Amino acid sequence: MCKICMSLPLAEHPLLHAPQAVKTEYYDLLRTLVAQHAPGDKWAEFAVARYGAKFAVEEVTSLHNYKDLLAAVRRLTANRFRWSKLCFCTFRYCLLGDILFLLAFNNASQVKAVIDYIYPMIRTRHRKGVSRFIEALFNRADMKRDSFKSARYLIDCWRRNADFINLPEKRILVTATVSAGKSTLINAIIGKNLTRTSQEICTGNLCYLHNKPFEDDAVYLRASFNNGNVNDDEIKKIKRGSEVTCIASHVRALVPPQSRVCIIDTPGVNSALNPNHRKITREALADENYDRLIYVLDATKLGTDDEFAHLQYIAQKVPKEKVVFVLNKLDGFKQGEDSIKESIERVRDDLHKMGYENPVICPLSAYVALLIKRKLHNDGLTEDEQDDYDLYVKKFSQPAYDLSRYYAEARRENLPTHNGADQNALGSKCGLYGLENILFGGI
Ligand SMILES: Nc1nc2c(ncn2[C@@H]2O[C@H](COP(=O)(O)OP(=O)(O)OP(=O)(O)O)[C@@H](O)[C@H]2O)c(=O)[nH]1
Ligand SMILES: [Mg+2]
Repeated sequence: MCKICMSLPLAEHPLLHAPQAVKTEYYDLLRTLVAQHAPGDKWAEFAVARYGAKFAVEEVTSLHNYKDLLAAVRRLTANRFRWSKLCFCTFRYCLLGDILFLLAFNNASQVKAVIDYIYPMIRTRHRKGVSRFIEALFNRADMKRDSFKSARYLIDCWRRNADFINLPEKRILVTATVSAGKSTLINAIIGKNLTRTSQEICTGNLCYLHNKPFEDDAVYLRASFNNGNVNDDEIKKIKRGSEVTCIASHVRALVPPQSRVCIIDTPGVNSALNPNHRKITREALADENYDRLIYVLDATKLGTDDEFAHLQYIAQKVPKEKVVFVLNKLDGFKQGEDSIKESIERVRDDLHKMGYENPVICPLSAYVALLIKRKLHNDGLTEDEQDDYDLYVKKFSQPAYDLSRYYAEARRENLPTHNGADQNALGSKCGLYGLENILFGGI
């Protein structure tokens, strides 16, 4: 199980209320311990840097030797008087929780090594409490004791991460010809711009996208040239034909998955410029483990020879019950000129001829779905995106474009109605809710 899928316990971290000097020392200590005990561990470096960013640490000092470390541990594990609440508090439990999380999560032998190293640094009178805290972390012992109050949030995050790693993993591979919208579809499911999408050929190798147990605003990207929290510009830097990429982020699902999820983005199979792309995708189709295969069809370009060849290949190589067909880009259809219903029927007929008795066909606009999710989560849209959004809100409000009616009735139930009810309704109309139900709803 890959550590990159862990959510970092930062949003309500107790240190956020501490004076800046304490935050800086706390971060210095974590950073020093990561450098000492997890040299070369890119995830630990990334994670500790997120702590630094969250605590707004600008300048770091260095803890050079054991004496410095000991002094820092003693200061940070002491009882301190909190004037705002007129009571004593301590950071020793959250400090220990963070150290164990960064250095030894899910690694029993490392846990022992870290505890053996840190424990002697803690004052004797505090050791009993620390032992009880470790017990609470690992054995889920009662944590209602007042002494752990400051670390309750961390314990909760620890347990959510620990529960998450025990979930089964659902693996979904996405394939199509070039530019059908594979990467846009994956972004729509995740609800963020994470995989590169463009008019030109852009996915040049496999990209593995992992979900996380809860949102921590930390997107981990592992590629040959980058490790760390990424933004749109950095995603764009991923060169064509770059190596395999691994991304971990919380999935903003309309239908929250009850499992870990790994979505595998693959290159389009018919690139004339890069014949190697077909080889990469075919090898993935043959060698990867996946529970579902999403085959994306561009509804505005149905019936090409390349499409037919790839469909034939999939029909021969992949068990038919694994395949979900997504009929994408239906926002491009025009009332009076195109018929969504007829297109679906045409695709169904073709698939019958290839041996699919009852193919699952999901009509969708991945682009609109992505805009809707980003809007729902208050991501700033560019001016162009906002214009598109306004246009498509109008378009998908018309009954003719309501794609939810092509999904079974049961799949429209339980549509979340919390904040952004309008966007949730649109999420259903553009087809994403129905698709997510098929992927994650156990239907
Ligand atoms: N209008 C519209 N455009 C879409 C939709 N989905 C994808 N696109 C656009 O189609 C183009 C290609 O999308 P990608 O997601 O990069 O396609 P891809 O299948 O990943 O492409 P390759 O990785 O190059 O094979 C981009 O310009 C997307 O914005 C959609 O639902 N509607
Ligand atoms: Mg792509």
